[in-house]
Amino acid sequence: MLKIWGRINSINVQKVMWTAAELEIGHERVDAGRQFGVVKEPWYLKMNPNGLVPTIEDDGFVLWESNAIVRYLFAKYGKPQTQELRADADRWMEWYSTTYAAKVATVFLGLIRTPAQERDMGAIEAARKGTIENLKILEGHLSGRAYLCGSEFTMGDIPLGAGVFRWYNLPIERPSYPNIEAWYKRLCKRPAYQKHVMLPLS
Ligand SMILES: N[C@@H](CCC(=O)N[C@@H](CS)C(=O)NCC(=O)O)C(=O)O
Repeated sequence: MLKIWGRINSINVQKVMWTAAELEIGHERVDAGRQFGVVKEPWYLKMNPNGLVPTIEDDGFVLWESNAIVRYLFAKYGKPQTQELRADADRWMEWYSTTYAAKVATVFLGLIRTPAQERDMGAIEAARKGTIENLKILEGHLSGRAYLCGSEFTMGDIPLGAGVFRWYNLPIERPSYPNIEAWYKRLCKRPAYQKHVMLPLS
């Protein structure tokens, strides 16, 4: 059975949990990271020398890096995908990692995990503005599309889907992006997203 190590308030763990639920993969999750420890124990470091979550073990196969895990699970347990559809989805997963994630993480970590007196409000504001610029690209792309790769939900929706939940639930000002909002509302109707992503920010 698929085993997943990671705490549920980690966005990278949420991607994996959401994937497992969408694909209806039987699994067991073990709390690890932050207050749960585990990740610096020698047996865990043997699986994942980064000492980070998530890590999975699937029939003896160990894997870390959340996007790699999502790709692996979709390839193994999902519907067959054309090369083009997989590349399209991959592109949005990369865009999440290289363009979107760090800025939203700056806002999230600053406002949710940093005490008020220690916040770097300049960095938070620059990251908020940078995200608004980045999201213009997503807003344009989603015009005429229900999901990132067209009419159907794919793995390409997973990282950014988890990322926009944070964006829409942070205590910040946001401009209206109707196409992103419509896509986000579509995700909010998915039981797997409700269960694993729509959690209080902590
Ligand atoms: N690129 C890695 C990043 C993993 C990562 O940074 N995980 C964070 C949680 S989101 C972590 O393990 N933090 C330390 C901890 O929870 O103890 C991935 O996508 O899996």
